[in-house]
Amino acid sequence: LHIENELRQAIKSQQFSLQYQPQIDSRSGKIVGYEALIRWNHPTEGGIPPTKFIPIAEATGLIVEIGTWVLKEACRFSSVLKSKGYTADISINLSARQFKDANLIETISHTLDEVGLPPSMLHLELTESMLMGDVEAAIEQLKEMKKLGVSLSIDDFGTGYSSLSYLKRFPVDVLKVDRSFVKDIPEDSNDMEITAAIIAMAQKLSMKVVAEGVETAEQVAFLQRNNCHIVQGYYYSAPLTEQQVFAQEPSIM
Ligand code: G
Ligand code: G
Ligand code: MN
Ligand code: NA
Repeated sequence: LHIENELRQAIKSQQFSLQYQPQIDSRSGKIVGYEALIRWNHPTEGGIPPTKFIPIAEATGLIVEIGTWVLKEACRFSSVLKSKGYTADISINLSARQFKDANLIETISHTLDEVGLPPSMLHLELTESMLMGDVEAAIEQLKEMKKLGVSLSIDDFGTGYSSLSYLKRFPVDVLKVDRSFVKDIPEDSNDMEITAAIIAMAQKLSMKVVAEGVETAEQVAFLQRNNCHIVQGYYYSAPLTEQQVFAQEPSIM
């Protein structure tokens, strides 16, 4: 299987789809957002996980075209939800290549206009490593993104190598606590200390916090006690197809 050729074909013949994982406010139990996660259904190989094809899409530059499709498709989903009277933000994952792309601002702005989605409902997830190469250039790009009115998140927070002294200079709205810190709560006391410290630091920097990979009621309780109220993980829901999301409404929204 020559993945690069197959990826080109996948773009042409619409083999990609998105799933949406709910983000819940644990106090109300209400869905406040969804993270869009790409899926590749290959005609003969079946499902190919993003961990396998995103790095190749990134290396070949195909990620720019795929990422533009993800952005548009996720915004369309979000505007359909909105037209049905539900307010839920939409988060999408950006890759390093997209973040550096000279057309990124234009692509986001064009997509928001085309779909008619309020910019504040769109959250763009970036990783620490994407920001730490050329920090000054990254800050400029983040500022341009903020001018569009979108919200910015740092994904997988705590696993990269971002410097805390830079963190306060990044115009970022949300920290997503990586699943690796959450998964062994409450057995691992170090992970509990680290998670509590990340939450406290985010609040001091006026950032919101989302905990990822939440799988148990004990983890929800710990996060609530430590003032992290937005949670995402299998405890509430796996990523869902658009059909599944609409089948669940309106009871959970
Ligand atoms: O959904 P899943 O756990 O299989 O995702 C695995 C990885 O793929 C995660 O790191 C996630 O951020 C990444 N990923 C999922 N969808 C997208 C996407 O649309 N664009 C990019 N760049 N990465 C994605
Ligand atoms: O890197 P990023 O945070 O974007 O990746 C999110 C990935 O984590 C998705 O692929 C999603 O399928 C996966 N995921 C979401 N919730 C859980 C969870 O509760 N447990 C585990 N093991 N994985 C999860
Ligand atoms: Mn993510
Ligand atoms: Na993450």
